[in-house]
Amino acid sequence: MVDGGRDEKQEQLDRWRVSPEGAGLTTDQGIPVDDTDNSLSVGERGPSLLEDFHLREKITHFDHERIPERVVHARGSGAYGHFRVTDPLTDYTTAEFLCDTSLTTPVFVRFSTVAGSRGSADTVRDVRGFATKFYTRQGNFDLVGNNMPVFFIQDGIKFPDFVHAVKPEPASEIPQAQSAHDTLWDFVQLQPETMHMMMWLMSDRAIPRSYAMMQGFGVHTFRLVNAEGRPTFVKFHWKPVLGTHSLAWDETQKIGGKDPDFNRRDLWDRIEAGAFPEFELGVQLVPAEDEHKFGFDLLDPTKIIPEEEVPVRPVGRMTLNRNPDNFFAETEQVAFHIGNVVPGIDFTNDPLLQARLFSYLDTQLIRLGGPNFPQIPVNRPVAPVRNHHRDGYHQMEINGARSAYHKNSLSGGCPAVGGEGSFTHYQERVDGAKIRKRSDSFQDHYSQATLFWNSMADWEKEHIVGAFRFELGKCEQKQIREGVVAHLNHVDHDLAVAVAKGIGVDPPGEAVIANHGRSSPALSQANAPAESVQGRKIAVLVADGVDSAAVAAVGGAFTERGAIVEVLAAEDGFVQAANGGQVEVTKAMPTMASVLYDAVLVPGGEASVRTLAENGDAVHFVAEAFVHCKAVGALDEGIGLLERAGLTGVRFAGESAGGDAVVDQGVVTARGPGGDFAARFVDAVAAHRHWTRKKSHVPA
Ligand code: HDD
Repeated sequence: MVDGGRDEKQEQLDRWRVSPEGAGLTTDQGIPVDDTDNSLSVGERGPSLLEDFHLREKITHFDHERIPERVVHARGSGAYGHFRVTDPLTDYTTAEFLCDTSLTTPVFVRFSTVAGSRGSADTVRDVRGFATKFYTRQGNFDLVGNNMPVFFIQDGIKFPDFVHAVKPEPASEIPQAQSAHDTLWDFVQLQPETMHMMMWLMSDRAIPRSYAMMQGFGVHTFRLVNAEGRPTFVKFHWKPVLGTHSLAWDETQKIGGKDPDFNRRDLWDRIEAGAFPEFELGVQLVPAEDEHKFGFDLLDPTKIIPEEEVPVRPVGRMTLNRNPDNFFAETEQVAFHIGNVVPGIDFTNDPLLQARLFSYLDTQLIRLGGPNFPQIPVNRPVAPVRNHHRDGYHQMEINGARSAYHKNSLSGGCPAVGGEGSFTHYQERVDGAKIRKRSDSFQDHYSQATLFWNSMADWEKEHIVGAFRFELGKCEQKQIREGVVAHLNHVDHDLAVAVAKGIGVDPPGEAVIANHGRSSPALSQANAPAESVQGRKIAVLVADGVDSAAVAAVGGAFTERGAIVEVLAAEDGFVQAANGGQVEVTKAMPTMASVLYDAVLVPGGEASVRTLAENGDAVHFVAEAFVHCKAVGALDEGIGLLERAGLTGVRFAGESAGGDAVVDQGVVTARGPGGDFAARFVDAVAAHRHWTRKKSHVPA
């Protein structure tokens, strides 16, 4: 268990951590148990006895092990870490953890998918939750965000409708963890406020390579309040230090079978390996007087503030450095609530946010069985908790005070209210009639969907069109397909035509609205940082006769940069190297697949490559990695396996290349010793994927 640093939260948790080491088995009452494998019975073949308290307790506890899964975001993975502010926001807020650079604030983060059940696959097309609990000295602050900056609906009263539409259909409970079905898209076609979010959901953002490679967003406009009581609107952003990178769609579906825990395992392994995921916290700050200067409403959660209009100011960094000890106790029982704010951070009247303020506390009551869930270790603030709340299921505290009321004189008036640093709600003036009406300023559902589309690189657009075709192609009702295409025609005519063509719908004849032509480069993943190979996984395909020096040299170039190199052969154990030595096999090829790696390397060695060329797994491995646009490397005879895999449209190093690497579309090859192969291959892997590669001729 890697523990990247002790802090006050970890010290607090130590009080509840238990270990079986050196202990005898007891009942819950502490009575030592003599036998836990055989129930107490009358004779060897007789009936079991009711007096067997150990049997009854063991079975009863087991019967009650499950709690309701989260109604949304049921599948998730968590980690501890810490946050440090680097650029203090003292002018804007009294939240100490955003102002004091000497503070290290412990955090717990839970990443999640939204629609699927607890046991569903990680790599489905879905929004990812990104919820952070900051254990600050002023109390817990929960930033309960997603990896997309907008939401499907504008008013929380629509949340049950939306969730019922995206969840499996009521009669059959099909499909699991999929948005590709009639009810979701029926909801979409009748609720055009979804269109901006649907663009994000159909983009590669919905299939992240790693939780360490996705952005996070607070989504709503919040309010910071400074010591003078001056408010500033704020949007919160997390930016991954490793850049925002995604999987290929075909790959995600295969991973769903090969390793349904792909993202969970990745997060766990990164932390165990000390390659701690890091995120920069950024803020977009809008002075209160600028509230109405945008072409959209700051209170509308289906809108972003383009970064080109209001830059994201980096203010701090979060590092995740410790895996939980117990999934249930920590990751399952952690309870986030958007209403957990500290002095200096406040809400706005965003109607989605307002409904959330009710939902999160309410849901924990059913999920965690009563009002004392804040006493569960992972939920406990490091700040002291003193109040007049009493009793309830699972009360852990023994509160000795005679008076459980305010005001009192019997406990000296304690706990007292209104001390220094108390939370004071921002005194916003609000005036109006009680009505049920969506503001006119919330009515533009298309122009930011168009902005998103315009900002995409060509390959990102191709992926979006492919995703719409896939999802709508799964809808049985033609009128639903037609309805969505009609909305897409408001976003961009070419998009609507391209989607319509793939799903048997008549393409719209002309645009409904002319595309405004504006774009925001910050929205494109093509502009994400791609310099690091930290945590990337490289497969090296070998057989007897492999050039072990090449394996060591290229492998070393990756491991020293924090990447993981795994040697795969037809069988586990060792292979004989060409020079007589042995190369240890990390995993047998049939247990793995190219979709579980970021790149593949085929070293030289005539006999090795001859064997691999006869092995369908190996040939398919290379072809599939190529089709998924991954970096592919080959040295000397290894180039032959690339040819065997059908990589015909690619330029390889020729006999006369003289050691230096030839790089074409992310395929790196070299012949002879002494060249720059390792460095060039590292660059190709760091680039993540080579999405513009011509690949349709390769069968995989
Ligand atoms: Fe929510 C869980 C994020 C809208 C009601 N939500 C939940 C989680 C995340 C989000 C990350 C998982 C927390 C965890 O890991 O335990 N939700 C969002 C974002 C939203 C959003 C970014 C829009 C901006 N949510 C939203 C609305 C409602 C809810 C409008 C209800 C009115 N969300 C819930 C919930 C959940 C939840 C039912 C389920 C489990 C839980 O809270 O603890 O209360």
